[in-house]
Amino acid sequence: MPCCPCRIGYQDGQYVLPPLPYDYNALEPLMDEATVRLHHDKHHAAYVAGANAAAAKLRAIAEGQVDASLTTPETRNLSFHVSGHILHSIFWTNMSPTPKKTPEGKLAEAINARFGSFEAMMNVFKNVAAGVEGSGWAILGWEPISGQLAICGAEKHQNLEMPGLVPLLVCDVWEHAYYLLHQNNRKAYIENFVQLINWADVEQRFQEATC
Ligand code: MN3
Repeated sequence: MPCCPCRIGYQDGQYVLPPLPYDYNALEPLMDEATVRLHHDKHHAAYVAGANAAAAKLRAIAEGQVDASLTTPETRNLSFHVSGHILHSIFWTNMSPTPKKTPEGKLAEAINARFGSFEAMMNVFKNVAAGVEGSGWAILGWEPISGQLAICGAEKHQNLEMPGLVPLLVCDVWEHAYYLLHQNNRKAYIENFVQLINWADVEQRFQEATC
């Protein structure tokens, strides 16, 4: 497997919306078509547009064409929208209609080394996802400083993360990810998401992060 992270989501100097790697209805009944369509085509697309707008504005500030007093809000906009774009791009590919159900190889070894077992790690991951206050994400990532896996719960897209943590598996717990099908039952959504996780994708991301 090549050691080169795919730069889906950025082309020719612009952030771009990657196409879904499956049909809108492919994750039914665990994840409904209407939610996937809105989530990808409207929400994710808005983060891409916001990232490009903020980047353009910061470039204009740097070139002296826009008042420097906008630096702080536009920096915040860039952080929010780029983080949203990156996390959604990972989220879609983490799922599959025909998922590999469990991790193997070096990823499985790293999970056992950090969490004791796959089941223990998944319990932590699901509890983190359920416990995010408001809108955010559960993130299983590779922590280069320790050479271990770690799990964090991010608020919005960009808060309470750990610098350097390379996201491998992410669960979106914004209400837009589940409210049409599950209303306020976030835990039911999380249980469905877990069934869609394609561990082959997480293994590939792990290999790219650790090579
Ligand atoms: Mn979302």
